[in-house]
Amino acid sequence: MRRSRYFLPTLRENPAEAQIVSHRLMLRAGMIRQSSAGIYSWLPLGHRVLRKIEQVVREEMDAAGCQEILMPAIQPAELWEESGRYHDYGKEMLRITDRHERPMLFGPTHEEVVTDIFRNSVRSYRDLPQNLYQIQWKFRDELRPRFGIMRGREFYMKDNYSFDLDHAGAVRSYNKMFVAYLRTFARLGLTSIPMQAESGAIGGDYSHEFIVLADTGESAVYCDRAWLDTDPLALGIDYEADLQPVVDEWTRLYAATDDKHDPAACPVPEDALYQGRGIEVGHIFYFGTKYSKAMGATVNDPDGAEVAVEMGSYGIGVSRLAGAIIEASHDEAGIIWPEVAAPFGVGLINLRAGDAACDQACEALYERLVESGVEVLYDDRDERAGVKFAEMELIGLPWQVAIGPRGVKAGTAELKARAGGEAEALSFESVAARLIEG
Ligand code: 5CA
Repeated sequence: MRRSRYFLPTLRENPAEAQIVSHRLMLRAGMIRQSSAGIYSWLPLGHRVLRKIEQVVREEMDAAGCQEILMPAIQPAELWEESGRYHDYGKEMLRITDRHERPMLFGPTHEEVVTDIFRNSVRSYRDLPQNLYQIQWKFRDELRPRFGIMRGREFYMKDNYSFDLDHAGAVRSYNKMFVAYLRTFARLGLTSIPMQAESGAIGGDYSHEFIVLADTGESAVYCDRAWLDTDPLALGIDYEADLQPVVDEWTRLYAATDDKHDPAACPVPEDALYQGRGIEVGHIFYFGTKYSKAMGATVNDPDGAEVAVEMGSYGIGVSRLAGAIIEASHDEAGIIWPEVAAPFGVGLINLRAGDAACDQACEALYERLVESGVEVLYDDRDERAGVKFAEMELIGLPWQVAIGPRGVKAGTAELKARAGGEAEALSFESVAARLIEG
């Protein structure tokens, strides 16, 4: 992509409305713009990041044996009357009336819709287990939307729903999701801590929140200090194996959210207890037959008896993750994207656009990289070098390549990693090879 053609409305000044660094940087880097309170547009740079994160989440859900679907955003109120949540859910639910005066709502979550799909389609235990997921915009009329996309009213969520014949099967499904979540966040470069949590409006009595520690996080959390030295989960996992030992290992050390933490019952002595803040990037729930009983989602078991299916639901805040990654990875100059979420892998800077030799060297490298599948943002504008470097630092692409008149004479380009280290002068050939091989 040529910067001269790219829609990238960056801001020099810090926007007054942004209280935390990720919100500030997302606005400054031209990733998002607010439309109304807690509702945002994702501009090209931000949209690329959202798609990258979404793809990692999708790959990990697929690897864990889940199947992607897409349910409607607008739901009939009737289903929520059946589950008993229509009145309980309160003002967070955006209620709509259609032209026939039928009460509808914009989905804050999809337990009811998926239970309805299930009960209309599945009759036998032979069709279990199932785990269906979608990636979709949700709406919750939050009382205090804040921190940009961190707590939005409209936000992008990945939500899974599992169906099992019995408790043992439901625990297996829960454990798969537990491990898939550790893997997903690790791939995104984040260390997440699974914490005992309250299940709130979703219900059930077994639940974990996946928390990324950050001083700007909205959740108050308590955990064993040993968590602070824990590395993300190593990636190799066999989903057909018994995952209980993995889950046990990752729940061995104490970790609980504010709602669940009871100082009187806390097993960790005070000097070993870390009290801090974190960002909730995922939340998983086992709620058994709460919805299946209320809505008549049953199957015939091997003895021919009709039993309500055991269910769980599992959410990841896909849009929130963009903010969480920035909170975890930035410096004074801007964002530092991990490769996996970066909007482009490489920023190519032409230090003297208009100079025939510079233009030619940049064009040749640009084309070579693009042909090899490298995603490049090529700053071909007639701007001062300082302006271009500052913008590249702000938008945080993992690699910067700068080509100027001196380099062209010497046959070299300057290669620098955004994450740190000195710029290296390398031949055009070596730069291309390094970036193409990754
Ligand atoms: N039905 C369940 C699981 S699918 C559910 O809705 N869980 S949730 O309420 O915990 O939401 C799942 C995830 O969505 C949260 O862990 C969080 O990362 C994200 N999320 C929730 N509310 C917001 C919000 N207002 N803005 C941005 N992300 C949010």
